[in-house]
This record gives sequence, C-alpha cells and structure tokens, in this order.
Amino acid sequence: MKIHLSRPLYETKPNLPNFYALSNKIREVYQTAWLTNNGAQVQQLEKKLEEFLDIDNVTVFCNGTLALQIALQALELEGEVITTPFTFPATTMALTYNNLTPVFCDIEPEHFNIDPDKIEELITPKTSAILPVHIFGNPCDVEKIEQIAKKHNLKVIYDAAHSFGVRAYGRSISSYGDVNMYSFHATKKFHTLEGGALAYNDPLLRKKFMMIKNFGYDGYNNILSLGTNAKMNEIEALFGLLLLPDVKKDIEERKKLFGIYRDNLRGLKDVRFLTDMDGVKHNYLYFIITSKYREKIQEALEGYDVHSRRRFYPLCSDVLDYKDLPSARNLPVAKQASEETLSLPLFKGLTSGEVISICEIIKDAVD
Ligand code: T4K
Repeated sequence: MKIHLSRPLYETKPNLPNFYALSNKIREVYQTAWLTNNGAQVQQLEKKLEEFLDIDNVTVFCNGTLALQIALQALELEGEVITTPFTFPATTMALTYNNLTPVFCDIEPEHFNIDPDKIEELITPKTSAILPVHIFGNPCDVEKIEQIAKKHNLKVIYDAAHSFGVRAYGRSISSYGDVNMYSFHATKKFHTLEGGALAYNDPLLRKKFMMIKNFGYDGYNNILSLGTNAKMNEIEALFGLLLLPDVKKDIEERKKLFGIYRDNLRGLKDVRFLTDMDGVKHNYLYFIITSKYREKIQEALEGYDVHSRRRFYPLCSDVLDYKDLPSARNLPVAKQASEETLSLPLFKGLTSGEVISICEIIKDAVD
C-alpha cells in the first residue's frame, strides 16, 4: 500500500479555545487589571473544576509538578514513600524536593500501574505514604491501595496528571486517596497552557495549600509556613474556563480514534495496545503500543514525519542517584515497559485516514 501523509504528525497538539471567545474574555481581564494572586478567573475555575471532578475541594497551581511538591509538603510526610518508577520524572523528583526517599515498587504488566501485590513487602517503619500514578490515565487498583494504606496508616497521594475526567467504579477518580494531583500542561486533555491542581476531600488542607503556594503567607501580615510561588495566573485560568466545556466531547472524539487504531492493529504479531478496563470511564489521553520492535517502529514513523514518543523512558529508577537505591535493583516489569512502550499521535483533528496510515507504517515496520 502506498502511504501518503500530507502533514507532519506529532504525538499531540493542544486544544485551543475559540479565538473570539478568548479575546473577549481577555478584554474582561484587561478591564479589571487583576492578573494573578488568586484572581476572579482562578476562583471561578476552581469552582467549575470541583463540579467537573465531583469533589469538594480543588486548588489550582502554576503547574502539576509544584502542585505535587506542595501536596507532599502540606501532608508533612517524612522518610520513605513507595512509588512507581514508570512515570514522568516529576513524580520522583517531587519526593526528592521534599527530602523524601522514593522506594520503587514494580508495576503490573497489563496497564503498567504500581503492582498492589508488591507494595506491602516494601513497607518499613520509615514509610509514610504511597505515591501511585494512574499512568496513561488508566486507574491503579485504588481499592487495594486504599486497604493497604488503611492497614498501615499511610497517606495516599495520587499522581493523576494523566487522568483528568476518568471515573472508576461509579466514582470520580479524584475521590480516592488523600490528595490527587492533575497536570494542566498544554499537552494534556484539559489544559491551562501550564497549570495543575490538587483535588482533595479534607477541607483543612485548603489553607495549607493556599499558604505554601503564596510564599507561606496567611493574609497580608503573617507568614506561617515555608512557601514558594506556585500561583496560576488569570490568563491561564481563562484558558481553562473556555476549554472545560469541551472536555466530554473531546473524550468521545479520542475514543473514536482509539477504536480506529485498535481495529487496524488488532492481531498484529509483536505489537500490543492497552485495553479498556472493566468499570472504568476512560479519558483516552495517550494511545500506547508496546513492542520489542519499538525502535524500528519509531524510526519507520519518523521516515514519514510521524513523531511518536517513548513514554516513559528512561525509567526514573535508572537515572541520577536513584539508580543506586536498593529498590531500583529489581524492577523487571517496569524495565521492560520502558524499553517497549511508544506513544502514537493522538489529538483533536487527527483524521481516521491518518490513523490508518500510521498503522500501515507500523505493519510494514514489523513485517
Ligand atoms: N506526573 C506525570 C505522570 C506527568 O506526565 C507530568 C507531566 C507531571 C507529573 C508534571 O506535570 P506538569 O508540571 O508538566 O504540569 C510533556 C509535558 O511537558 C509534561 O507536562 C507531561 N507530563 C509529559 C508527559 O509530556 P515533553 O517535554 O515530553 O513534551 P513535548 O514538548 O515533547 O511535547 C509533546 C508533543 O506535543 C510534541 O509532539 C509536540 C506537541 N506540542 C507540545 C507543546 C508544548 C505542541 O504541539 N504544542 C505545544 O505547545 O513533556
């Protein structure tokens, strides 16, 4: 088959709000001249996100990484935190920024989330929390993790960077754990250019989060905590307010593209794709394949100006001083995942013809 693609294709392409709606909204912000520091747009976005995520409390930040760092600080964690090595480095590094030691737990081979059956053997008297990631938006075994956390009196902080809009077993994914961190980076399903949020049930955490993200200030005249600057600005919040109403439709469109990928790759020897999970409403953020021929596939795609990404490579436990940790030694499933996974183009406006062409290139590459 002759493959023809008329434009370069990237892993993703950010959703953009209607330009006229955006300029009208920017005019409103101009008129108020209130640009940051917990402005009206930020407050409105937090309210809308609480509704959308079906949770009592949402606090927004300038990005997901700082949101996660602040969550760990506010929970006053110490010692060791059990986490996955198969993630973006922000997860692991947020622990280091809080003087916490990551203890890497291997992942399960179906959806590449932390393996709940391997968590308990890693718990020591120094363990204060578990930091799982709903990788690629597929929920971890939230029920089992909750049971383990209760039994050992541990906090659970989910890195939910990929799982905006996901529901599991009739509940919003945000309703599990002590705190959930979302990333609103431009490449995410729902974004605010750069941005992030914490979603949580305990209303007492709000004051701590607000203080830490604003230099530790409580009001104008008191400083009660070590803090930083992690505030979202008004233009970022505006983007969020304009994009939020489109999220559900966007998920449906991505689901269709997932279907086309799956139909065209099904049965292909040496290429596997991730399946939907029972009881889960997915958000279809990343289309991931795994193959021992990953490099060959990636090279073939590049030849057609199709840009895939190795998500997630290198493994966090293989870099910097992390590689010297005892827990970095025996992670065979994570190691294999990081050597075989590839994220293929998926974004609003990608056509079914383009998806079929990508699949043809892959078929040729592994033939
Ligand atoms: N935890 C997890 C599990 C995460 O995945 C992330 C971030 C975090 C925590 C931290 O959250 P944030 O602090 O970022 O809010 C991207 C993102 O920067 C990062 O947010 C994301 N995860 C990670 C998975 O991907 P890069 O450096 O790999 O993205 P980049 O620039 O290569 O872009 C990917 C594709 O998107 C390219 O093919 C081009 C396209 N693109 C990108 C941008 C920025 C566009 O078309 N337009 C754009 O504006 O990190």
